[in-house]
Amino acid sequence: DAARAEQPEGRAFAPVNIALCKYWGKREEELNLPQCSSLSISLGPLGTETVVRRADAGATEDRVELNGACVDASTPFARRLCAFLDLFRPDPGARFEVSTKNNVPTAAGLASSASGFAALTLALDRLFGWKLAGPPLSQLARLGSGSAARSVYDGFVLWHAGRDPGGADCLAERLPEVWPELRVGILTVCAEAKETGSTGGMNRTAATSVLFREWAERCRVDLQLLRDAIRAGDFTRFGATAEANAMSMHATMLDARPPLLYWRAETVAALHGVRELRDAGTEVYATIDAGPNVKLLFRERDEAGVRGRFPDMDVIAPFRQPRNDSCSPR
Ligand code: 2P0
Repeated sequence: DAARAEQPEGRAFAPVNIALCKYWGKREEELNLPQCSSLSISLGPLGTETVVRRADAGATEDRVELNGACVDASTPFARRLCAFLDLFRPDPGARFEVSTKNNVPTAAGLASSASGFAALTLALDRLFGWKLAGPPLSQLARLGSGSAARSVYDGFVLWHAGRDPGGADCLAERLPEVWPELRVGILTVCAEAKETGSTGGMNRTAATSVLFREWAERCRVDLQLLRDAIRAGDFTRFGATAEANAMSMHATMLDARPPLLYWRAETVAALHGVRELRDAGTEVYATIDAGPNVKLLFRERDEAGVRGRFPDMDVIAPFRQPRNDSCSPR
């Protein structure tokens, strides 16, 4: 019907997200089904805007643009994107034109695959007029990159691992809680590309780390603590649990063979800085992903205190500045 008609183009924005209870380990690789459920916060205005349209009938390749420049089809970026588009071609010969822009400062070390595949999924939804709800959109975005399942929403997001071998119950939902005073500080300690990507890193950890055997139980407990803390507005429990969960994930990485060490000296210095601030009465917590950069969790009232120690941090107010004009699913 008309409501579902294909449009000339689909355009959408999706935010980057930071996990508070981390996704590290898959139960199935093709569908990016995680071993454990995870919980994240979307970072408001930072993210990806993508426009997708159908290429002219004669086109033999997809056309991919990143930040205004054409991307060669042989690059890993274009290949991964085109493999995802393969899932959505109305006929095998159909080709797309995709233009994608990240407004994440390129040096910030934030994962752009999450916001990238979420924005592309939302843009395809608009192009084809599907008008899908958030959970099925999260399932489609997950096929591009696991953490993209969480980037189809703003705010606190829970991604359910599910049990179904086909991923029918592996979807993300937005949690209703809103914390306007929450701040996320981004400390870019090193802008170099990481040596081992997330997919390879988590597979190596799952295959070789003995500590990883306890990781699922750790996440089960931490996820419940975080959900309780968010519901209760208990920032201390929230921050302490998020920080501890990140440390546990890095313990499994270090226990992989060969070991995965994502930290630099500056990473460790920042962790000590966070502890010293806390000891001095400024409540701030840290989390770290598969890279050297540190993200800080604190409240509006402590921003000046945290900045005194980390003058170069970028600060996001996830519930104050969401750019949700096109990030629509509820
Ligand atoms: C997370 N990370 O929960 C964790 C913490 C990295 C460390 O989600 O293989 O890029 O595409 O599903 O989504 C990064 O993993 O991996 C990630 P794939 P993805 O944020």
